[in-house]
Amino acid sequence: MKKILVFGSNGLVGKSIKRTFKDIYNPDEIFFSTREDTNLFSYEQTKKTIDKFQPDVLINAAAKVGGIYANNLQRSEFLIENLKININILESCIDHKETKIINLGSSCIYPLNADNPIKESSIMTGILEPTNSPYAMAKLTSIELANSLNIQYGHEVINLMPTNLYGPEDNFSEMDSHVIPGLIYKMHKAKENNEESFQIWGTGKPRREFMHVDDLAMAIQFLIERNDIKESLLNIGTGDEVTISELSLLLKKIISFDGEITFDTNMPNGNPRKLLDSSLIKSFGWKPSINLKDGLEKTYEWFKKNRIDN
Ligand code: GFB
Repeated sequence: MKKILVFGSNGLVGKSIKRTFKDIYNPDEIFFSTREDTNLFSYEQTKKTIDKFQPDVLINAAAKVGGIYANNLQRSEFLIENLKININILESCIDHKETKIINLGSSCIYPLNADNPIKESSIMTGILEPTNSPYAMAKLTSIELANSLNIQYGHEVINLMPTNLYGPEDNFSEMDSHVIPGLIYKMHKAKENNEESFQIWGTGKPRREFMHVDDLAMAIQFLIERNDIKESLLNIGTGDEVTISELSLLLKKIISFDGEITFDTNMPNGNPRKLLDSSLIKSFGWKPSINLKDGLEKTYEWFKKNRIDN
């Protein structure tokens, strides 16, 4: 029996892990930690939770996250909070050399000018994209620290870098969301109000690779079971990309919004393209299973059933 500890269980990724793992692991094998039981800004509390549970596998899915606008605006908080969370978790692991650490990051850790599709070897080869450089810097520090634990103390570490994620239980709001929940929230409202047009941020030209979060959760389960995979840095994505304009047209159809799409070019575009090269994880036998159209439809269904202000 493996004991699994998940930090960040109330986030998009954590909740997906919870949904996916509930049919696979016994409840006494797994502890889904949230801010209710552990304040990750406190080293003492974080260490206490890890010391008490003695996990064989620790999944670090805890983070302050947000879309391009939130990242660009709350720059200090994104850096400070993510540094604190990651340092507290990883420092608390020092005494637990047998714990396998699955440390989640993001595709924004790669340099702005990295060749696409972006290989793991592009890490630290150039400057970061400015709208999310504080978040990326915190995640890079987390990778460096996890790798240091591996080299110095022998922990098994996989730093897993997902592409842009989406799915149910995301943060659906006007300004702070990532693009998919943001557009679902606002376009649904525009439809309800019979608006004639809908403005998306930026030029619509940036390209993004979107993956349903349940595909990530299944990959994490795959990495827990496969003890032979020793990669310290692993990209994970679908390999398919769309422009933001194409995404907005797909959502327009799913939401049945009849208005016209226009562009607010005062809002930032961010990275023009960040398609991950996920051939390494695919070479071990993992593959995504949810295509974008199906995933968006399911996510919109979830939103309609669960939104709090309907
Ligand atoms: O998802 P998103 O906020 O994050 O934006 P990033 C993706 C693209 O969608 C950008 C455009 O080009 C946005 O300008 N966009 C269009 C919109 N309309 C909207 C809208 O209504 N809301 C939002 N949010 N975007 C994030 C990073 O970057 O990606 C994080 O800031 C993290 O650190 C995450 O790494 C995966 O893909 O640009």
